Amino acid sequence: MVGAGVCGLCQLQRLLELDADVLLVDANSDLGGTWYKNRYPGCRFDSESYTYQYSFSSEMLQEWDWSERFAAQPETLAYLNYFADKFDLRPHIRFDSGVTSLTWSEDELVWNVTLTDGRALRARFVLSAIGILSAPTYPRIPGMETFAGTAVHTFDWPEDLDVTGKRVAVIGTGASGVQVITAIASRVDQLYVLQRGANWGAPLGNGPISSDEMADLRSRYDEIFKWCSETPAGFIHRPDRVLSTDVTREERIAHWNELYRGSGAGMYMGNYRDTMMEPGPNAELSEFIAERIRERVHDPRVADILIPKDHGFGTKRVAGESGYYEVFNQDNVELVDLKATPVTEITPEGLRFGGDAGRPPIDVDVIVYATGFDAVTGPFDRIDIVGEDGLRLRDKWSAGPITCLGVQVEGFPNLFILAGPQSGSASANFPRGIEDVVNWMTEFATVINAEGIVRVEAHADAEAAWTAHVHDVNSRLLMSKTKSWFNGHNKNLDRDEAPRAMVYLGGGPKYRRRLAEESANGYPSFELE
Ligand code: N01
Repeated sequence: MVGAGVCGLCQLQRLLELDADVLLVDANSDLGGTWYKNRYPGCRFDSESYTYQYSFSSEMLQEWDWSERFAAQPETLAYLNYFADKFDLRPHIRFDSGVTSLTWSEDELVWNVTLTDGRALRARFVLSAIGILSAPTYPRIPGMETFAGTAVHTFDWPEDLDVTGKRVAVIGTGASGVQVITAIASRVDQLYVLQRGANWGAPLGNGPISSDEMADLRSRYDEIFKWCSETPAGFIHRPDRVLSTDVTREERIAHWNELYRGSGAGMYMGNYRDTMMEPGPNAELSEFIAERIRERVHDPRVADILIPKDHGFGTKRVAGESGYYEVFNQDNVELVDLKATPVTEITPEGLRFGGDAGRPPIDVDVIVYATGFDAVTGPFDRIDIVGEDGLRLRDKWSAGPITCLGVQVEGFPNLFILAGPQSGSASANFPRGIEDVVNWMTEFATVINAEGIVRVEAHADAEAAWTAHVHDVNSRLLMSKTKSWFNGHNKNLDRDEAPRAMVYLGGGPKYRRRLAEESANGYPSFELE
């Protein structure tokens, strides 16, 4: 197995329960994956903490306390360590062991695995849990390498970097940028927020969880997980059955005001169903949110720059924020609109700008790249994965991923993808999504073991059908019309602008049913030998 994050740890525990001969390798020096890497100030999730945990062990659920509704990175990392220690997983993990290549041998029916330190392993089956947001991307700005201060990507924030009293530029205003900007604004000397595309944000509604509240949550875990399993994205929020057009404008506004007081992802996952599917209702909701931004940001010119004009609310990942817009009322914070004044050069001192509006240079001590990821397929492209007849996975996916149920690829026998393109796990509240795949994989592993199966390969027609289905389902949502990592857009990469079906947006219940159908019918999408 590859990857000791939320997904890989869970699968490791389940396979060890089966007494499987399994080794987990990870490129990092310790476990946690995303939660090990992302240590930037303000990093936390936007799923309610009590839904962002493994559900299968009632003992663990009774033992663990969450301190906040949306826990911060150190607490989540501590949770994963607690899980690993409880099930004694560490002896089965090799750290500092990144996989550089995977080469299939049809003669021996094994994968030859090479690691960053040159060591080689052989495995009959390889299970990948390498993450979907684990290959960071940087802008390509002339002179970047000459910068004399500290330059960091949010994904690689060093533990000893303290920005207190420093002059800092943050490039990027996605979910990571919004969090880091809000967290550091009050303690830096000067903060420059460099925004290219404006991104929608809505209040997260974070707060402490009291011991009484925790006791209540504990008593309701069965109900909570059942509810999450019935929502499309595995969150506690689910789209309202009511359409926005079924109620009066006054009722809509009252409802939205209620959600805006801090419902986390409820604003886009628990809203009237048509607001995420129909342009008209979505435009009305977007204008409601824009009005809130205008209320919160004192300078109307700054507010206007912060309001997205190229996409509607919720049609790409909304940033859950806690005071983000108020940051722009501080004297030490300046919003730089890169659409009007793009960065032309990075010098040893800082950033230089072009554009008609002109802009004086900015000298800084720290540049933070909150510029996102080569999402979903990037982590796979970094490994030289060579299947049958010398076929490379990155070549097969050069125009976008093609998968069978998001778990396998024809031409790559015995390689299972637990969290990757076109899987239900990739777009869900992650622990909820991955548990579906891990449960299915564990059951399949039992069958493979019991029946002495040595080779499993997806059928080409099943793969084509699933990929077509993913494109079709996704195309019904407004999300498919907006350029974001969900459909493969990243201007920092040299690739065509054609949309790619990176995630499956059909929802957890449908995905789970499709996987269950597969196992109930004896795995007809796969050739078993
Ligand atoms: O990355 P992003 P992210 N010059 O791709 C800008 C998860 N996550 O790390 O929109 C200038 O969303 C880019 O601008 P534009 C979550 O799934 C979850 O923030 O391309 N700017 C954009 O503003 C999320 O969706 C949580 O014009 C450049 C930003 O950088 C995913 O991670 C918290 C640029 C990138 O935004 C990724 O989020 C954090 C350039 N050359 C992350 N290149 C929670 O659970 C890029 N940008 C709360």
